[in-house]
Formats: sequence, structure tokens, C-alpha cells
Amino acid sequence: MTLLRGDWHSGYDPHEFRVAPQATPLATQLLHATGFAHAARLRGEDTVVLAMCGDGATSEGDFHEALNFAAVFGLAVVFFVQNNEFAISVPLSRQTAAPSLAHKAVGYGMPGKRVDGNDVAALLAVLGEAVDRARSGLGPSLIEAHTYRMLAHTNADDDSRYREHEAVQAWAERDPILRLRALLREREVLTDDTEAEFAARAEEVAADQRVAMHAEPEVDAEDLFRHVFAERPAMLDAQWRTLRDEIERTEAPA
Ligand SMILES: Cc1ncc(C[n+]2csc(CCOP(=O)(O)OP(=O)(O)O)c2C)c(N)n1
Repeated sequence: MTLLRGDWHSGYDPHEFRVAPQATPLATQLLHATGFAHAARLRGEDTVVLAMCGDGATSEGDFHEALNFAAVFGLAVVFFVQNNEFAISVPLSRQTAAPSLAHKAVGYGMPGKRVDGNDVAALLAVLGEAVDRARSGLGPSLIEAHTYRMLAHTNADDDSRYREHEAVQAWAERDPILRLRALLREREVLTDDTEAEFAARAEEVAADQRVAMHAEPEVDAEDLFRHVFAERPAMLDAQWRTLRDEIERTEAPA
């Protein structure tokens, strides 16, 4: 969440959690994933990479390059597309003329599966299969999870300009959390007690997050210039000196 308040781009250690930092340019993460899987292969590791993107991101050139390279070299990547039918205001019908996004897998020579994205159990089964396949050296898969975006893209987006309220309402009954809850209740995995315990723990996490997000971050302006190159080139160094002088001037007492 630190990314969203103008603090460090990644507020955690990606190595420790084995989750890459969020990439804002759409679909670039797919190439990173393919590269990561290639590196793992060269190092003799059995890592499987899960690469996620939206339906809109499938129209980027990077999507093609990443899937093609991964398939040709049989890399251990599971490409997971969350098809929520919109890329901000652009509907899926403007994104592809293919019968489904999963169909794209055929052209790359990898298995493609379309699954109900609001059915957590189905998703787990399909993802598990793709991960096992990748880990046993059979190469990448493409999974399309079909769902629906319930809110506007961001609070700067007015979705009433491009879709009907009724269409959104129709999806409310398919809420994946309610469905998972019903399944777990039926199997008696979830009881009143465990549910209350989970809800209390979730509220604790949310409360901690709110406190952390309201704290004033201590930013060091030079961080902008660190970790870009192993050795900072003269051009960046000049930019840093200009910024540093400006900061010193504005911070100097009048
Ligand atoms: C290369 C690039 N182009 C445009 C944008 C602006 N942008 C941010 S989110 C978004 C829509 C993404 O839609 P989708 O891939 O379907 O993912 P969703 O947000 O619906 O999960 C766009 C166009 C961007 N971040 N990167």
C-alpha cells in the first residue's frame, strides 16, 4: 500500500515474500515473469512463476512476447488473466475478437483454460493443475478467470458513463466471498466461532494498515536516484545535485 501514498515503490522485501513489486505499466510484469522463469531454469531451480494481468493488458505487445517466449522455451510460468470485462471504460469486446482470452493459448502452443473467477474452489483446482504441469517441466499455461468489476476503476472514474447499473447488480449474487463462505459452511470448515475469529483478525490487520497509512512517511529525496544503476551515471548525479541544492535553498531559514 505504500506505493499508493507516494512512499517507497515496494514497502516489503520481494525476496523474502517471493512476490515482485507492483508494476504500473500494463503487462511489463509478464516479461519479468518469463525472464524470472528462464533464470530459474538456468540456475537449476524448480520455481514456478505466477504472472497476473487484466483483460486490457492482453492487448499489449508484451503479453505476446512473454507468452511466446515462455511457450517456445517451455518455461515454468502460469499466466493468469483476471477478465473483469473492463479496462477502465474499454469493454472486452474492444479488447479482442477471439471467442475467449483462453483461446489465445492455442496460438502459442500452450494449454488455455477459462474458469469462473468467482468460484474460488474451481480456481484453486485449475491453478494447481497448471502449477503441477509447469513444475514437472511441461511448460506454461494460460488461465482466464472470468469475473466482473463491481466498482468504478478508481475514484477518478465515473462508470455510469459507460455501463448500466443493472449489469453490475446482476453480478452481486455471484460474490466470490459469499460463495466461498457458503461452501465452507456447508462442509463445516467454517463455523460461527471461526468466522468471528477471522473477522476480528481481519479488522485488526485493517486497523494496523490504516494507522500505518496515515503516518507521515520519512522520505529521503536521494532515494529517487539510488538503486537505478549499480554505478550512478554523471547525468543522474547532476540531476541529484540540482535537486539537493534546491532542497537546501528551500529548507534554509529566511
Ligand atoms: C502501458 C500502460 N498503458 C496504459 C495504462 C493506464 N491504465 C492503468 S490501468 C488501465 C486499465 C487496465 O485494465 P485491465 O488490464 O483490464 O486491468 P484491470 O484494471 O481491469 O484489472 C490502464 C489503461 C498503464 N498503466 N500502462
